[in-house]
Amino acid sequence: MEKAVNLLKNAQKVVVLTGAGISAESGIPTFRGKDGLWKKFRAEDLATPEAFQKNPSLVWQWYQYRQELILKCQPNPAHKTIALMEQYFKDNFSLITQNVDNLHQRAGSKRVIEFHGNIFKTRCTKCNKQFLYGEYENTPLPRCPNCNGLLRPNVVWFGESLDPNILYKAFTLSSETDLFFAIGTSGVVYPAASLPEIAKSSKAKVIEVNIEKTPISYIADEILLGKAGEILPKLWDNFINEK
Ligand code: BV8
Ligand code: ZN
Repeated sequence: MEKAVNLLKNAQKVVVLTGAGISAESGIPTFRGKDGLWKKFRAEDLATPEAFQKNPSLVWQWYQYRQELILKCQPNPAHKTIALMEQYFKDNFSLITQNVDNLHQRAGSKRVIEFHGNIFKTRCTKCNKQFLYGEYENTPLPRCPNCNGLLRPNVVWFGESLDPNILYKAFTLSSETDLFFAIGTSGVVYPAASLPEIAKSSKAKVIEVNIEKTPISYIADEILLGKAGEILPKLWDNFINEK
């Protein structure tokens, strides 16, 4: 922990990448954990354009189940610490999340790069208009208020390309930062998993926060093993008190 505090003290710029693990203590199952979201459902059956094409109501059932689950959950101390980091480092701080659960925003983070979209945003498959959860009738097959086309969750599915602007921004931030945190991610999904690699190959020190080792551990300068909701507040308290 001491080494991580020193890295934070010497950092001019900080980039944080979060994954499903940061929301685990809020009660949201991760994707690949033992109680993982993919366990009950198979990823290839649900988070792909083909699945939506074949059975849109099954895919919507899964997203509506997750929306309701997430709305009952609260941000945890890890999300809140990241909001404090943004307040402290101001423009020298960037948050990139793979999560679609909106918990960073609810914890107070103002600038959130949503790498895989947001489960509370939808877009029309016909006229491409976007609607927030609550702006359309949440039926088993939600329809566009504008053209009655079928709505889809505004998230990035497997096999779908990411928004090039978001990709470019995340790659640039990762190549220019001097400290990169990878928090609660298994480091298996690309291109998100390439961000720590880009940071490392540029000039950044990499700190990983996870309950277990991952492929990212091999390039991390510091591995803080444990729950993000316990580690991050402690790291931040030490940093603030030692400043
Ligand atoms: C793309 C949104 C170009 C939807 C998601 C073969 C090899 C390599 C790559 C590929 C391949 N075949 C296809 C690909 C590309 C594919 C990919 O990477 N597949 C993987 C599975 C191999 N990627 C794509 O398709 C991407 N697009 O590449 O476009 C393209 C175009 C056409 C064809 C090919 C390529 C799009 C990927 C985005 C998919 N969408 N989510 C939704 O959420 O419904 S991904 C999904 O997984 C989530 O976003 C999630 O964030 C993400 C990654 O998972 P993690 O966040 O890391 O979560 P996970 O459960 O895995 O791990 C949790 C971690 O937390 C664990 O390590 C655990 O130990 C830890 N943890 C648990 N509790 C705690 C904790 N840590 C701390 N504290 C705790 N308390
Ligand atoms: Zn429409």
